[in-house]
Amino acid sequence: MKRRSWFSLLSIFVLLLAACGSSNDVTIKTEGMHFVKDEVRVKAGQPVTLRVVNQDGYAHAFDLDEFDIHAPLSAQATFGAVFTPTAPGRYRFYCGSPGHATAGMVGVLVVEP
Ligand SMILES: [Cu+2]
Repeated sequence: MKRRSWFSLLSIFVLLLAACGSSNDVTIKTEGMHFVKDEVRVKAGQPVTLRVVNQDGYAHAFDLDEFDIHAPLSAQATFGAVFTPTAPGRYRFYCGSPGHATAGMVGVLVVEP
């Protein structure tokens, strides 16, 4: 009985988290020479919590020029940042490791009004 109430409490908590976790929580993973998610949508005027996970056994980088984000990502490393986009638009992100962007390691952050 006690165990059951703990579980329902937990599921309520998870549901609440899901409801509160806005679309501005973004996780982008690398997989070989591309980003698993190459189009990411967020809302303007709200803080974006960004996580970039390098799943590969070699270095990548995450670069988003308009927001001055330039993060080297060593093998298996994770990078996190919080920023607030104010202007709606399409912003290109890419991997700054030499040759990776050319090989297709690019994506776009879509900031919706
Ligand atoms: Cu890369």
